[in-house]
Amino acid sequence: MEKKDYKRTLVTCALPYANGPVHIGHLAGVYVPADIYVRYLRMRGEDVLYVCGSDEHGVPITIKARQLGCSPQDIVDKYHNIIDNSFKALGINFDVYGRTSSKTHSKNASDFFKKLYDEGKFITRESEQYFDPQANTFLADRYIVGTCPKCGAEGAYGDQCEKCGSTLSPEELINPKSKLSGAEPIKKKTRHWYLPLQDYEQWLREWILEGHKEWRPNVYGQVKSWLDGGLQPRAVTRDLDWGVPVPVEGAEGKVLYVWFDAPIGYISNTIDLLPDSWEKWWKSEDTKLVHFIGKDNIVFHCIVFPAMLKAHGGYVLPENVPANEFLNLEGDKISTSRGWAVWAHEYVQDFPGKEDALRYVLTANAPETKDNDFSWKDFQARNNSELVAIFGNFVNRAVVLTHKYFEGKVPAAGNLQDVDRAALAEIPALRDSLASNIEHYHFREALKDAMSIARVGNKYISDTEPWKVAKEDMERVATILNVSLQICADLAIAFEPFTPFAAARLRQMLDIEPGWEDFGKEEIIPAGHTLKPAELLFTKVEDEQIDVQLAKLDEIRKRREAEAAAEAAKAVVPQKAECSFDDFEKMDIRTATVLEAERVPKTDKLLKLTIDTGIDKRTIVSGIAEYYSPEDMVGKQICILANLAPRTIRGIESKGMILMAKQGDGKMRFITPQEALSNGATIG
Ligand code: B3M
Ligand code: ZN
Repeated sequence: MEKKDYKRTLVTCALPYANGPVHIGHLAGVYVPADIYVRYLRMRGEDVLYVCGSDEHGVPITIKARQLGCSPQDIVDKYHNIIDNSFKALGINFDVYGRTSSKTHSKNASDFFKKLYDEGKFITRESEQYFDPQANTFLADRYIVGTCPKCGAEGAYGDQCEKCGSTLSPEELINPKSKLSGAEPIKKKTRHWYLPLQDYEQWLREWILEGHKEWRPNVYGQVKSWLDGGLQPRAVTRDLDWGVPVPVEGAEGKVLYVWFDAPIGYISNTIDLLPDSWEKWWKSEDTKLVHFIGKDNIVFHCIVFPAMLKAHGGYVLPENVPANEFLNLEGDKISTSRGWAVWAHEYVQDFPGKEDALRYVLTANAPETKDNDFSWKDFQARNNSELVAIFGNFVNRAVVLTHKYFEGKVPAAGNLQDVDRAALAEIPALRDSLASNIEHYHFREALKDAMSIARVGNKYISDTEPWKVAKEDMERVATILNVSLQICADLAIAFEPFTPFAAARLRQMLDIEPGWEDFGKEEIIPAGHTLKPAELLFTKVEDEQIDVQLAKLDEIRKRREAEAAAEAAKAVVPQKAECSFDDFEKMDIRTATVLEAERVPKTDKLLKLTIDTGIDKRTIVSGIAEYYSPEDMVGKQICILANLAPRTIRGIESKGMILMAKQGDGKMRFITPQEALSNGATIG
């Protein structure tokens, strides 16, 4: 399948932004599949380097720091540790987990830029950027807030409205203000360096569109549409004080754009780990480079970074970029800012010893070809009815019965019967399918293959019923258990990439260290070998545990709804054009009481009200049926505009108008005097 004879594989995972913890969307999209791939290659004896680290630059980190009144470094220190620990807790053990605020990275990224600069690979452009005249600094789009032109929400950012999700530019904001000082931003000229991506377009077309037709359709398709749309020069520097300083004269106050420095971080982190041999990994043609990322990072890894590497020269290019789609949570888009997520570090606290269960479920539901959903019920069901009931149950029966009948010694198999041969014969095909699926980045399918082996074992032991046979034929029991234990050993190999903790426990229980070459053999564990005591590979997830998680999400949902309602209530309608005192004097506003109320037939909104105005009894038709039922209205004292010219609504003459208040939530509420008044009291 491979086009080249590779000698080693360099696997990178997208560097998580150190402005928040990682959540299950990140895990499912990037880190769990990468980990499966790496563990598999290692079992196959491949030379693999597994590189990741925190992405510690960029504007959101500076905003968060400002909000919390601390430095960006404080923020990234905190999240770097949380993220690093949660990866380790889930068995995701990178060879290096570096950080882009490191000295090595600063130097490496700076040198990278400088080489391109010296070789004239950049162009410069002057443009007008927003500037805060009070804070005396340029403003990233995120630092400009205002009213969303699309939905009217306050506090929309210059790049996006979080309320309605529209992508915006600062020009579109109504009433834009600097987040730093509140001042109105002005435009100011600034000069930046750009990588002229259009110069690489032809090369990218050949390299990817011709040379990598095997890339996932979602990746290939996105790249194609970018290329078909035509590439533009891309700014690689920013006016900001957090990042890698631009290492040329006249660039004071400028840093490398975060998406320029972050991918170079893969290289920097490798240098940190292997100061003397890193070039072997990055600069030899026989290195296979694979980037694991989420779909929002495709353009950077398939177009921008390769163009940077090409411009620099000497580096290998990715052989594949198996980007995933997104994972939703309980049917809703995962969102860090809205808190709608299951956080990795909270999961490992809430479910100690169940790291594998999360890895398993995220792989079984991996968003490889389309967005997918994580739900707690599905998590529970998959854990209980697949890991516990099939894989765990089978292994437990095989090991416990061996202890019971043979004092824990693997019994020798007698003559194999058809049922024994049939079970064993299924393994090699599943093994080959599993291998091929992983090699082609089809991790869900690979997991199904592993699970099929567990199903084969579980069905075999259920069908052969050694606990019954034990009453008459111990020789036959010996054969059944021998076969079962060989399948257990296969499982210890098959599941190592997916559920490494269980695989390790299983190896320990069987007291063997099988390698890939043993996978599918008729005898992996020799007769006479002594097993360790049985222990459970998996335990059930109880309803109460799921309820706790669902309650957590419910809290978040409720808080979000309350915030949205409060936000909506705040939206103030601008003042109408001025009116004269005479205009006002013309209006006859009075108190009145509702005597009768009924719905106007065949309408949703209209109530017909009989009103005592103190002057007369009259009919007013009012559009409040959405908010008040007839029963709500009878007996209520209200305020009316008494001298509004009569109008006929649905054949009913309406004389006057009920005064209603309306705020941002759109709901109409009638106005009641603070204390009961006589009807007809004048208001003005
Ligand atoms: N920091 C991750 C993200 O978009 C971004 C990846 C950088 S990889 C060089 O969430
Ligand atoms: Zn909006």
